[in-house]
Amino acid sequence: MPEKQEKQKKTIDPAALEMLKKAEKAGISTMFNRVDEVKPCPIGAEGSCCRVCAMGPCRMTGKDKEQKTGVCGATLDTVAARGFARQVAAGASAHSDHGRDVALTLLAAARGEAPGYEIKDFPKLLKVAELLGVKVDDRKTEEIAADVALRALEEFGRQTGEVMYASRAPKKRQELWAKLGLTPRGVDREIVEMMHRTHAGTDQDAEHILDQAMRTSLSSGWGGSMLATDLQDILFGTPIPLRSKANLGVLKKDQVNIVVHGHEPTLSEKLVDAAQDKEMIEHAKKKGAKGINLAGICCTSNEILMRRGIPPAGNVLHQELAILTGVVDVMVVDVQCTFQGLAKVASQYHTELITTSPKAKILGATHIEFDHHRAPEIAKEIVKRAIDNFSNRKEVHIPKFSNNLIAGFSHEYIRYMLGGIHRASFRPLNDNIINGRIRGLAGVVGCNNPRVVQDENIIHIVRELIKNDVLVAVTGCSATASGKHGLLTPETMELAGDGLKEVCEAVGMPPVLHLGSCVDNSRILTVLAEVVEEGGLGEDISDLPAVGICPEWYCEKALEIGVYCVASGAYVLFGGVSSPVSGSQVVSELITKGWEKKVGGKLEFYADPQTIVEKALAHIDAKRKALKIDVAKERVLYDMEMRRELSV
Ligand code: BF8
Repeated sequence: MPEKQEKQKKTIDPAALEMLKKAEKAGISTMFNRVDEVKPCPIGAEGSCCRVCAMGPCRMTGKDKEQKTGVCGATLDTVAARGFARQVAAGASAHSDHGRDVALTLLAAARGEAPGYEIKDFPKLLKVAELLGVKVDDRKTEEIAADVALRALEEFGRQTGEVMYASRAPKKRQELWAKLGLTPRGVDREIVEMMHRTHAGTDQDAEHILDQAMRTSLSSGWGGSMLATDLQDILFGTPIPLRSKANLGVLKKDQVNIVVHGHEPTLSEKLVDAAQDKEMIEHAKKKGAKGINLAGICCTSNEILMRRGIPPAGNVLHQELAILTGVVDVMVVDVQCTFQGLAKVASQYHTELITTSPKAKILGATHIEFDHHRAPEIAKEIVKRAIDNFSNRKEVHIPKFSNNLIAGFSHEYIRYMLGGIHRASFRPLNDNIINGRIRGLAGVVGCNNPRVVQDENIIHIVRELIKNDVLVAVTGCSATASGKHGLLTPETMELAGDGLKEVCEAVGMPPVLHLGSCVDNSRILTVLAEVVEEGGLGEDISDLPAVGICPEWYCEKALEIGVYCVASGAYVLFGGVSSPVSGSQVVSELITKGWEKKVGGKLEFYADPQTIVEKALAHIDAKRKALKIDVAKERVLYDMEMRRELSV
């Protein structure tokens, strides 16, 4: 590795740094060094390359690129919009296909065909049944669950009308979508139409293409993703706060280590059961281990952290580093963000890499296909393989870094936490935003990207926001980063501004709330809609002093989340690498000023995290001003107001 590259800062995570030194010494390639070897294509990076047909690929380059066209006559604006829209469709497909599989598992469980799965949250089942128009009466739990699953499956393929969950958005937002023709139908239909429209020679009006990108993203945000979250809560339980730890230090030298990685909790939930099975633990002890330790990477990790307290070993850039410890006996992957580079790293250690999804194989990995009809059996087989591999370890090194955390903040729990069991409500949150103790709300979500110093943007932004009295919700790899760096504890309130600290002390909550995996960004949509409904902060999500931030984005799912938040009325800021449409001035303006005028939200990209903080705070303050809550008021809470009105 050239000396210049060696000196580049790669991460702010001490555990990752330790592993990178080890990788360098051993000559093992990871994403952290491949990123220097593979330069990004500048034409593709700015959205100026069209490869939708074989007359090209056509590249619009040079000073006059805005005047150039492809062979078919497509302008740079069409090309950039088309490429971006396809990325949004791919992101929506990933989240929603995940949701569909959960619906199929719920159906199988309800019909008694999926041993090991049961309805863990009956009240949530009833709530979802009501939302989906499923009769409850005095029917059996399984009958209701089967109908909920079938109704959910219909939602994915809904051809006409609107996805039923769109009715969970504020009324004004629904009316705007209807007026603009953005109300989403089923996610399958929207994605197919997006792909059709972007086929060569179909939709060639950039703004029109981007409208469909918004509608496609909404079909996931208020459809496929939201269904994934709800159905997972029904099957595995709605999260409530619990303690855990994060970072590579959660791996154990004297225990069998199984690392789950990917996104779908259907198998990882059963792996938790299998790893806690007495028979399995006995077997591990016979093989010389003290027990079985399960840890996670990425969002399947967030899923079992939120519900079972299983510790995350790291976020997406930790996947190869975990294997480098030499103590991962099995790494089990399912779908999304599970990279092919794993196979090579695993081949240099004793780690067995196991792929499990019928949709995803990696050359060099063992494939044990997941089937929800026999999940506990498959989970035990995987755990047994890990145990049997324990004795094959060679040199081991676990960085001694992990931080305590609290996770498990579902939107249901936040309502309960704020209002208590009898008056669960967002009222106290709204009141504290109105009196200015909480300046605003921010969702900090999404990935790591090896082209950005790992976790640096995320941690800078989260710390600055809470310092400025902004209550932060985190999901995905940003949540794991926050956990690794110790920001998910109640003690973090010491870093918060006085107003936010006071609220956190009163409620007993951290100023940074872990809301779950990336499909669980739907929980953020639900919180925003319920805050609007609670009253006093305008009539739409676009009225709220709130922002969405993705500090280190890397993938299509992140773009899709960004777009559904914008189409729901939010100001969304992406950090790290540049805008995928920066080549086109017209498209750049369409997704910023154009979308702001149309839907009240906009999507912007800034490399510098401090710029993102300043833009976010300026937006929050502008919204406070528009709501006329920008001047300090007498501190009156809802109950005090009521008492005053009642003269008690
Ligand atoms: O879905 S945050 S790197 S793991 S895409 Fe992937 Fe990004 Fe992590 Fe979860 Ni989300």
